[in-house]
Amino acid sequence: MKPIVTCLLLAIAVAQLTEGAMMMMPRRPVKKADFYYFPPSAPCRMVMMTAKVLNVDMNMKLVDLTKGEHLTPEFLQLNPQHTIPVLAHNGIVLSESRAIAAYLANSRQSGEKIYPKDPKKRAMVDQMLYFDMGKLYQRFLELYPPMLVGGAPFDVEKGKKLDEAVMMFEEYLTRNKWAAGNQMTLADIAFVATVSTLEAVGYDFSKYPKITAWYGNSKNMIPDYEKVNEGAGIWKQMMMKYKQDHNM
Ligand SMILES: N[C@@H](CCC(=O)N[C@@H](CS)C(=O)NCC(=O)O)C(=O)O
Repeated sequence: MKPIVTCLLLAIAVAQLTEGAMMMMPRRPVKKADFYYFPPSAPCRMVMMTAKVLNVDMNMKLVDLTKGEHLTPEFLQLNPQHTIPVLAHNGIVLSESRAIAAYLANSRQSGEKIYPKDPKKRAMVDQMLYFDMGKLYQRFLELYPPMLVGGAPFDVEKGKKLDEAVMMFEEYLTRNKWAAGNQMTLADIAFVATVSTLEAVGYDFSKYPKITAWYGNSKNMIPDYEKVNEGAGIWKQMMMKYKQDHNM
């Protein structure tokens, strides 16, 4: 028998043996990650929407910020920054929503669709994730939580800064259908968390046709969108209370 044929037969035999052995071995259950969250939190919802898109199941562990559950010694051991979301999985403990979402995407083959491995495509996604964290969501944070949590008046200057960031996002969406190119990525999911929070506090997007169209498309791409993002509604309730308290 020719050596090449012998090699081929050997390879087939080894493959069959390995397959047989694998079938006899009990499958190790895939360990679910523990996910520490609080429903109104946009960063938490961003990870939860990513998990839905990737079909990842997590052990959901509620951390009620209003009860100070993020300040307990146990939680501070997990995250010295005392912020949610936190993900604990197979010996790794992660905070920072965008890093957690990237970890989930990187850990699965299907993740490449929303977090491409191609350096240029990934760089575009990262750029938009940083724009969301550093500008759009940041400007929401500077304006609304001081009002809704601290009772501060509407700050016109901060309002203008937020409008400016929203206009920038509108401009990006005139260049591409999705935030970072021609397909939905992690960046879009991050923006959905931010935009849905802005919508909940009554931000008027009617002047922004690209954002409005993109928002509808994005929601359609996220399984169980209404359920997984329902925590945004708490911002709406807070805004209603603020208006009542301030006779608006
Ligand atoms: N950049 C972080 C922000 C996390 C964050 O600030 N979470 C808030 C809730 S939305 C929090 O846990 N605040 C409690 C605290 O800072 O003590 C991320 O994206 O995960």
